[in-house]
Amino acid sequence: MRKKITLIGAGQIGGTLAHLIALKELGDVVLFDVAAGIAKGKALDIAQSSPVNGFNVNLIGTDNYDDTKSSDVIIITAGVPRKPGMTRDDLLEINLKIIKQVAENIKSRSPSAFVICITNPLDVIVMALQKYSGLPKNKVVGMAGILDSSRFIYFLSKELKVPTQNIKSFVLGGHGDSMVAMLGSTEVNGKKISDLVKEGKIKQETLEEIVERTKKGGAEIVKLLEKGSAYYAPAASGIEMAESYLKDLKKQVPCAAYLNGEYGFKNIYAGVPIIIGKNGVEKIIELNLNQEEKKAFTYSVNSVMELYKNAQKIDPDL
Ligand code: TXD
Repeated sequence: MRKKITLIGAGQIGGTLAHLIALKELGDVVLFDVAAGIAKGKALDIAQSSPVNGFNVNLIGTDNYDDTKSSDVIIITAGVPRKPGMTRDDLLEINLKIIKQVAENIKSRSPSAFVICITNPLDVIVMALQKYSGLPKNKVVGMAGILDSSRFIYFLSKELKVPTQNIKSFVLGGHGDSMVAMLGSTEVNGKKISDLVKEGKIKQETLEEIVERTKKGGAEIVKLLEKGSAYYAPAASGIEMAESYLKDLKKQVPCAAYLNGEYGFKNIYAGVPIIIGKNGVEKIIELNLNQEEKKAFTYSVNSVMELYKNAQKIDPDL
């Protein structure tokens, strides 16, 4: 019996998610959007490519939540993306209202689903989603860290002329300008990045420029596109999380997860390394952060907490 994957939001990321799921045959796809035509058109278009790519999954588009019933995985991109000059936080009020509506419509129909939230401002929106839906905290996660880490690894691979597969790194904390590239645990060909700096393979200031470019990675693409924001890398990142759940791969990936004392924080979502398996978030990995990383991570999570307080001012139900 094929798994059922519902995508709430059939926009740039939602459509790309649907295409990737079909190509990888991860499960049958329900593409949901309030713009029903977009959902139906994209589902039909992708389905019509099945003879070419040889995949065998069903895809439907809909604006009826009943079609999403008993989903195994739900990936949420419903909301508005940034326009040039906007910060992710500027999306809070409008996307909070949308995520409340989504939460109320999925909680009764798919109580056992693994829910991946992508909508920005990610850390606060995923926390609001979990609160509004009441779904188990280990089954509601946010996608951001994989994308941010992927951008960092890509930039580093270009600078060092090393395949991306040979670079290990994590970008943690909030999905915003305060995100933290964990340089202490960054390795290239098994070597600590700090050793490569000592050996003159990369200048410290170049490394810092790469960290800065990663923090602004989303804004750089928003500026280039002029309308909309990144969607290929965000979709690829969401699929990695869904696949680890559906196939019980127990991958260790950076995601926005509920902290209940880990890293010294409680009752907040933030980007940390987690293990994703058939039970959802199966473990939160506590890295040994050096002093600088600890300070930056604390600042980043505090920024998420500040934004969450703004969300509570908008909706006291939170
Ligand atoms: O790393 C990350 N988490 C970020 C997240 C990476 C990139 C983009 N990020 C955010 O994802 C972005 O800031 C947005 O908040 C979401 C979705 O981005 P996308 O580029 O897919 O936006 P689109 O193309 O505008 O698609 C959003 C769809 C659109 O088709 C709307 O009709 C639909 O959402 N929408 C809704 N669907 C269901 N229910 C409601 N209420 C609704 N409102 C809008």
